[in-house]
Amino acid sequence: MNAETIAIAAISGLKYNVTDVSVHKGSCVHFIFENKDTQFHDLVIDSFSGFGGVDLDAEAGETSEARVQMPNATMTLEFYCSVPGHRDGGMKASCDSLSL
Ligand SMILES: [Cu+2]
Repeated sequence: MNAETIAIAAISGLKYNVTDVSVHKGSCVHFIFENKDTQFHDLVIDSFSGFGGVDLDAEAGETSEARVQMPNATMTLEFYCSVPGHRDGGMKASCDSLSL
């Protein structure tokens, strides 16, 4: 199994510090979410059949992490902040699941 680490930070202005990340399909990804802003944010990827999803919460200045089994398919997922207004304000990015 392929193991990889993806580090994403929440920054001021309702943004993540990345707009697009790539992982290998079917890999176990270690997501590290650091909140560098001054308010609570999270990082969510919605679950679906065959994929458990991601939901990392981080208070201001804190870090949250999890290991996630990615779907074994080539696709583009979206991650976003579920605090009301944040996703619409731009707090979202794509996560591409790619072939090796
Ligand atoms: Cu947020």
